[in-house]
Amino acid sequence: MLGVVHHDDVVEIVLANPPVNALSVQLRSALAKALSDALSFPHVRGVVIRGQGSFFCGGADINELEQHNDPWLPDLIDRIEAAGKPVIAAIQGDALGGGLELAMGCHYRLATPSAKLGLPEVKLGILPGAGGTQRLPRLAGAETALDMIVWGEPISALRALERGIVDRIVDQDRIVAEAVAYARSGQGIRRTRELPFVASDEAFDLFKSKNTRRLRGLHAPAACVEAVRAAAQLSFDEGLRREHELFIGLVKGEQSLALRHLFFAERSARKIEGLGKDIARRTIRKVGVIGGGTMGTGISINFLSRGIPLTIIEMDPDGVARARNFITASYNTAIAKGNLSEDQVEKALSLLEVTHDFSALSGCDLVIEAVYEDIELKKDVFRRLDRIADSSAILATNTSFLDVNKIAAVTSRPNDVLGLHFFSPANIMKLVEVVRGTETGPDVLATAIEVSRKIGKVPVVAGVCDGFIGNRMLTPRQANAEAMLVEGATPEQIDRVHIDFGMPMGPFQMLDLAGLDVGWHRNPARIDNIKDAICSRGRLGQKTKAGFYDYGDDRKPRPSEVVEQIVGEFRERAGIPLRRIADEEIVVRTLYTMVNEGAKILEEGIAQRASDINVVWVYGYGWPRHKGGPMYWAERIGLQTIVDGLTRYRDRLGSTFTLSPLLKKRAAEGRSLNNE
Ligand code: 3H9
Repeated sequence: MLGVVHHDDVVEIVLANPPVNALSVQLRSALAKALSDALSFPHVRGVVIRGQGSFFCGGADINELEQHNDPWLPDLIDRIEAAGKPVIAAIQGDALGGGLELAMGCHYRLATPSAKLGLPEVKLGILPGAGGTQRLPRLAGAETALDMIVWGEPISALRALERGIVDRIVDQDRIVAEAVAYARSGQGIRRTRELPFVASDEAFDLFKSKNTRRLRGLHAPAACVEAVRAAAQLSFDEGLRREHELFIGLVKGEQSLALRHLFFAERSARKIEGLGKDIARRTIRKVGVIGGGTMGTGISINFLSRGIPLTIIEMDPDGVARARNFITASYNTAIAKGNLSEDQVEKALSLLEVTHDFSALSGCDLVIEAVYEDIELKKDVFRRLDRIADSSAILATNTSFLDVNKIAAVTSRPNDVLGLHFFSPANIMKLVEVVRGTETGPDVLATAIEVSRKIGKVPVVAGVCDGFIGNRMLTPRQANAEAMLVEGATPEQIDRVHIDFGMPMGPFQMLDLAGLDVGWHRNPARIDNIKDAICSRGRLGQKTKAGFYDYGDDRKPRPSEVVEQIVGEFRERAGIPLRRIADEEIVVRTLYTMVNEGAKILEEGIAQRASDINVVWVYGYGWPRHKGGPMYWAERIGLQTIVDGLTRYRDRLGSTFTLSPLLKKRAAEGRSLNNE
């Protein structure tokens, strides 16, 4: 839990609570004791605190945030700050949340060049509650403090040095020695709480008004601003009390509960049931991508940006040029936005090969097929790939709906095949559904998860079914949304209900953005549903400036008379009377039906756990994070509420609707959907 090393007159205290040295109650007790022992020795001139391994400290233990056990973190930090001998923080890895707060309570801070410093509490729906909102502005000023506390993004050690948060940057192999020397150097004690901090009230109002949209509906960021404002308006101790009041209000709130659920959900999602941690992984040195369209190039950028050499296969010289141009343009945009340097882009592009020579795929350790969504075409690609790929290669399909088992079956090595379903735009969206075929080998699955994490994605394992987890749940939502149009709702009303709920866009805006022709049979004469009718008029979504909505150059959706007329024709033909549809009905028929489908996905074993479904929806479809994902939300409003709603509207849900037996059973038992 904690190590103590005596360097004659300086005591080094080592936080040792793997994996991230979280400040659990045991670690805090051990630290309090070690500190008081060290300070009590007359010969000791100073104390150094560092973390073991690659973290200084990942903050308070997130499992214990609602507990108030002694020694409580803010008190412990006060004790460090009050010490009569210098206490130096040696930050040899990331110092986050309570970890940085602890370091700011020390009298001086040294950091290694690769260390990151941050107060990410806001991402858990809380604020730094151990003095961070009072000490950071005193060290770094209002602007930096607001940026770091309200948005929660860590900064580099170099930036922290520029902003006055650390005092010196020291190489990894010298940091303990330098910190010990610092403790001996006779520097006086400098308490952060005693530093002046001045900021005008207008500075905080301006920050809030500039960020109204980003702060909308979220409790924690607004409280963060108020806590930093308190640092400017109140004495240090009064400011701490204000911080504490705000912290307590947030930590018990629904938003923080949901965000903390997601923190752990994201980490559980990487764990595969029945698969030990020690399973051997294959090494991925080089990747191949078949298909240089929007999806293929988006996928490729992820690997290139992480320094992994990659070959794209396109059909002909035009396709080769198009794919290369697309990737170059995308990187040029990243340079223009200041997200990447020219050197970084040059390096990424030097790893790219685009060719129409299929045999270039030999030598790739992972090949991802990203061709048009057609099972025969994909089977054909996999037959060719089977002949050419190395015997140790992993073969992945980026299908979003099709049967991965059928694709695997055309190869001589179905255990090497799986699905890697990226979401568009694939270089930006975080989610990857890792689709496990019946024969997929455990090492193949484990490697796919590892490589997805390496390229910055959030992987979630799914079984094979139509649409896997995410798209399968979209199906009932879409069917009901279209049915409600015919019954009397408008695209604007249905989309507005979803936006009010917190989604970035509603079902019809999403279809227009993705393109209505995705999955369309492309026969204008065949009209099975409203979407077919809209496509047959050449209205393919935003790209044609017309879909469910009309779009001007500003890309804002406007109600469309053409769509109104199409919907009217459907209504008349079906003899459905026009009626007013309440927002509540829209919620039940789109969101509750999704939860019902999610429960079926769970009982069929397509998802390993309810929380995996939440991760899919938050990272793949923009479900509001502070509502924790559809299954979490359902549990919070009550599974019985969902069942009652679906039962109330049963007659309107279509002849194919069935209530999930698992949902019904768990609701009746008052139990959670999670496997307990
Ligand atoms: C806080 O400090 C409040 C104070 O202001 C006020 C208090 C009064 N606690 O992410 P990883 C676990 S709030 C408990 O896979 P990485 C994690 O669940 C805190 N557990 O590693 C996982 O467990 P498992 C503010 C934690 O290298 C394992 O460690 N701090 C904590 O990809 C490995 O984690 C934060 O918000 C924790 N604090 O990333 C930082 N941290 O193996 C939260 C991690 O069983 N943490 N675990 O699945 C992170 O952002 C990342 O974990 C970190 C490492 C960047 C540190």
